[in-house]
Amino acid sequence: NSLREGLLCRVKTPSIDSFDKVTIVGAGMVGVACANAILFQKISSHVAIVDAFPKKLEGEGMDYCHSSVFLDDPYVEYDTDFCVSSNSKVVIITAGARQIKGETRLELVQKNVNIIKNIVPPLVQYSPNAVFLVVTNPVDILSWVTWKVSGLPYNRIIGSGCHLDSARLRSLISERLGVASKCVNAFIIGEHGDNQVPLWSGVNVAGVLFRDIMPTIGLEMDQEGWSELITDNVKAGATVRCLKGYSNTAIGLTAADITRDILRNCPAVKSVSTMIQGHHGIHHEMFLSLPCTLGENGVSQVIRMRITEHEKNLFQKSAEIVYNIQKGLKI
Ligand code: 6V0
Repeated sequence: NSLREGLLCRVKTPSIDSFDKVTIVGAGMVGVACANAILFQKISSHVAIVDAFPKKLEGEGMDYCHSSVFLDDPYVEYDTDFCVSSNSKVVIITAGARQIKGETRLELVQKNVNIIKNIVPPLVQYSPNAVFLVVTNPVDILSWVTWKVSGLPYNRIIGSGCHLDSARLRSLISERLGVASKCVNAFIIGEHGDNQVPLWSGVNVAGVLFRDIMPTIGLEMDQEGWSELITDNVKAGATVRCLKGYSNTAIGLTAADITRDILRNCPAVKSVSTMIQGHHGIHHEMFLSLPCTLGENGVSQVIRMRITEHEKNLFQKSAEIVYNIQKGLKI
């Protein structure tokens, strides 16, 4: 008799089916930050990780195994083969090159388009009902590429988009005002990155619009320099990368936050990258961020934002810049 048989009287084979399986593709700095944010907050009990490098996966897998006592024994699988991702509810894509110094998110595009083209078909084959959350940059274009390559309805493709930029702005405003960042209501729309569009017209604390107190806030003639926060916000990712070599903690938490809404079917409102055709005068098929409600089907509703003419012009400019790159891509 084995120790196991001596100790345990089997009644039924334990089920390994899970209702909350999340696959993370790419076990780099961002992929691991996503896995940590999801596992540490117990958003999912079953995480699969895929990467091209088996040693890296094995190391991460062992590290999670050593963490299981503290995490309520999640099921963490890893493989270089996409079969490990089968039957996921959410697939998070972080695979790809990151920007090097001086490179813009948009300049990364061709390298990462090729990666997306290779990885999305097998992921869809193994998890035909999943919601796909794209994090790899340039996230807006790659969300559109993922949609095109996947053949899925567009609601099931979400780019992490400006949820991170909005969070960064909320924290910068919070520092200036001494009000907790989660109590600062502020949305950024458009491109994640250089051409992000802050909606100053709607920024408020407790429903009190900043524009009602200071009509020029965020505009050129704003005397308190609030628009400088946007300059800082645009540079935020590059600044973090310059200081520590990569940026991962905030984007990991951003992806985990979106994943939580999908798994719990919670219609929270987040500024994520979605199909924007027909919104604010955009005629092209393309993805950019707008505040949306999320849930088990991905994006379920796009908020009809009441934005100013100036904000609409900036949104359209953001779209034009992204579309000019997107239209030249061969997918
Ligand atoms: P990293 O640390 O180099 O990790 C990338 C990982 O992807 C590596 O482990 C690779 O082995 C893996 N990989 C590459 N190709 C494949 C493939 N075909 N199949 C499986 N795995 C593959 O980069 P890091 O994790 O720092 O960044 C990943 C991506 O996230 C980059 O494109 C960043 O620009 C992007 N970020 C996006 C952010 C956002 O707000 N959307 C924020 C930060 C970074």
